[in-house]
Formats: sequence, structure tokens, C-alpha cells
Amino acid sequence: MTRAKSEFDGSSLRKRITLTRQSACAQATRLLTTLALIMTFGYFLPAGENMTIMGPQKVHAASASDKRFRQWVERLWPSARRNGVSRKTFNTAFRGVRPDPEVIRSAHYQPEFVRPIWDYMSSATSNQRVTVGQDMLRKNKRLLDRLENRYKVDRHTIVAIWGMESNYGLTKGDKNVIQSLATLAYRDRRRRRFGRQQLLSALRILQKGDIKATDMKGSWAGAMGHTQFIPTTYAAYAIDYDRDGKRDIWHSSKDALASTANYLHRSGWRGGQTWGYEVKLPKRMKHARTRIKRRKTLRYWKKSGLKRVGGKKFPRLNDKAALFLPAGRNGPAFLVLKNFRAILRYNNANTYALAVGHLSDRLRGAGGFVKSWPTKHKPLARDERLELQKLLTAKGFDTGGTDGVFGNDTLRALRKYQKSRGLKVDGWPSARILKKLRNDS
Ligand SMILES: [Ca+2]
Repeated sequence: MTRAKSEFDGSSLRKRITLTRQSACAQATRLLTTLALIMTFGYFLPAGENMTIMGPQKVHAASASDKRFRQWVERLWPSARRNGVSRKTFNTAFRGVRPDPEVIRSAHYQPEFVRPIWDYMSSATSNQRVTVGQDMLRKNKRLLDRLENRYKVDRHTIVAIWGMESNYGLTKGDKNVIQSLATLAYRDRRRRRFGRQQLLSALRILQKGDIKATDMKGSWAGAMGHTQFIPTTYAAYAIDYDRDGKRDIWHSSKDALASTANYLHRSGWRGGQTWGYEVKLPKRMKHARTRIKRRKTLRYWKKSGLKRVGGKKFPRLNDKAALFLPAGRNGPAFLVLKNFRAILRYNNANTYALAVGHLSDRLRGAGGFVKSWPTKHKPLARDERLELQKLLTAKGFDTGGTDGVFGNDTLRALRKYQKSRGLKVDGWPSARILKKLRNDS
């Protein structure tokens, strides 16, 4: 596949940011990447209300709860049957399965301190991940040649997703997927519907015989194999690339990488094009223009004074792009294109898509971002987020509740507050603005 070189960020001039490798367990990584990221500001979604976690119980209590779970499984059977699952498959799938307290713990994990975007980015695109990824590019060259040719998705993006999802197959998750999903469906209030839908889909996969029940392993949330597909994604996009009759994303990296390429292709990936550009903002810019939902042509952005870093040109001025400021106006800024949105289909978090895009650029040999992260602005801890919301609400700026989650309502309220007090309107929830609010009576 030919690539327009100017599109990719390969400049050696760029300032390299120090990348430190953070060792995090696979569960935590999955949690951070798939479930907890709030899109625009790199903040994490707290997991919601706490539920009682199963603790040690007396034997008779355990058997009573066992019985309740068995009854629940039995009530699931008619739905499974309607989905074409045989009684044999169903029984085999649920053999030895019981609610897994670890799954509930992971589902309700609430980080006290949110992790700043720059920490997330530096572990997501660590030097180690880049080095191993480049090795994987070499080792899988022939396969990647063919995948590029067939799916028109570039090899660096396929490998970047592989690195993000399972550390190139190292951390695929070793939980029994049926057990994890049954636990969510049975016990987790927030993910009950998700758990049930995915569980039925997982049973259908077992029915088709792609994988044995005992080999169907994954994360606590049911993401499976090299590519961490949840069952419905697997059902729709997994590929038997090595043609052994099984779509085996657990053991065959060929099947897994082809499945990733197929998924991106079907999500609207544009071959030979990039995900986006790091840009330099003009000195003055209206806040309304910085909303990520605002998609405009590159010509429009260029006229508005945005420039690509390193003096490079935008190759296709008619392409539509949105402006993404993951750490507010003081951090790196990006214009993100259609391929960015294709990555979001994989995992709907802007920070995830940015990490995949950036890792793919680094695999191509690019350095870090030109603009540094505003690392002295630490994100607020949960208590501080709640306090900020309470103070804004008390002053008549509606945050749509006080839940510690900074969604659009909170950020809008914050901007209105800043405007009303003649402050710089950046909608950025900093320690400084919290202090200001505390003293503003
Ligand atoms: Ca296969």
C-alpha cells in the first residue's frame, strides 16, 4: 500500500517526551482503557454506586446463594435455546460456574485519584511497547502485507491496537468468559443488560464450536483474546484467516490481526490516511470552536489559524476534522479525522483513540508530541470533583447533579462561572479554579 508520507508524523525535530513504562496489571489496564475514560478530558468515570461484594459466607449461606444462582441460570435457558444453543452446550458452558467476586470488585473499582492523561498516554505508548511493536511488525511482515492489501488498513494501526488491547497477546485475560459475563448479568446492577446480551452471544460462539468452553478466556468484562473482542463484536467481525475452520482470536494471531483489520475496515477506515494531526492553536480562539463535536473541513481550521506542527501542510483540505484538546488549551492539540472515529468504534474513548493513533505513529518512527503536557495541573481527586460541583451548583451554575463525573453539564457550568467572574474561559477543572470557588462568597 502506498502512503502519502507527509501525512504521518515522522519528524525527528519533535521534542521527545519522557516515556516511562508503568507496570499495571492486565485487569487495571483493561479497566482504564475500556470502561473508565471520560472522552474529552481524560477523566475517569467513577463506576457508580457501590454494591455489596460477596464475602466469606457460612456453608449453608453459600449453598443457598449457590441455589439462587443455579435457579437464575435455569431461567436463562429458554433465551439461550431461542438463540440456537443446545442443552449440551449450555450445560457444558455453566459447569462449575459461579458468581465471581473479583468480577464485581473490578466492576465497582473507583479510583480515588484520577489518572492524568499524560500518565495514561505514557504507559499506553511506552518505549517498551514501541520496541516490542516494531519487533512484531518485523515478525509478522508477510501477514501484515496481506492484511494491508486486503483490508486497506495500515499495519502500524493494526499492531498498535494489538499492543493496546493485549500487549501483543501477553495479557489476554485468563478469566472464564461465561463466568465473568454471568456474574455481571446476575449481580451487577449497571452492567446487567450488557452481561446478559454478551453472555447469550458467548453461548452462541460455543455452540458454533469456534472455541471450547474451558478455553474461552478473557477479561473480567468479557473482552476476549489478542484483540479483546466482546462476544457481539466477535460475532460480527471475527475472521478465520488461517482457514482452519475456527475463528480463533485466542490462539491464532493471524485470525486476531485479520479480525482487527476487518473491524477497522468495516468501521469506515480510509486506507492510506492518518487518524489526525497534532496542531498549534492560534493565540486567540473562541471556546465554542474547541468542542470536539464540531466537525469542520481542514480548510476551515486552517483559515481559523490552526497549523500543523513542524510546518507541514494538511494534504487534503476538504477532509473533515474535529479539534481534540485532551488536557485543555494548555496541552497538546489535535485535529482528528475519520480514521479516529473508526478507532472509536473499537473503544469509545477519545483518549484511547489518541493512544492508538500516537502508538501507530511511534511504531512508524515518530517521536512524542511537540507540545508538552501541562503536568503541573494535576486532575482533581474525587472529593475535590464533588466539591467543585457542589460549589458551582450553590452559586447557581447547574452541574446536573453532584456525582464526581465531569460531563458536559459540569463543564458548561464551569465555563459560565468563569465568564461571569471575568476569568479566562477554558472550562478546565483545575485546583486553581476550585480554590477560587471556595473563596468566592
Ligand atoms: Ca482460524
